[in-house]
Amino acid sequence: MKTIIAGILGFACLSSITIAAAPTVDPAITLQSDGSTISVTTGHSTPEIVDWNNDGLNDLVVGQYSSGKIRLYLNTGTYDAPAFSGFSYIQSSGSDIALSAG
Ligand SMILES: [Ca+2]
Repeated sequence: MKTIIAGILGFACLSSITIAAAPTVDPAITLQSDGSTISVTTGHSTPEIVDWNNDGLNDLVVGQYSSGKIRLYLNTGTYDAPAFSGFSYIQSSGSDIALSAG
């Protein structure tokens, strides 16, 4: 089984796909943080999974188009059952990184 993560209209979504004789795709689910849907409101979220802090658990990095900032959701769950509790903005030299659009 492969897992796909995608940004749809500003929401971070997760789905899994099974490649067999006839591929099937499970319904997408929206990712949650503290029980609320992760939303960056204006779209172009471009979520990525990465082990940001090298603790063996996959974390979530989500773009925030409106401000150009990049959210980091550290995994507070497990490898097989990730959970997220709030986020921080990725910084460089003590300042939030902000990328311009276009
Ligand atoms: Ca991690």
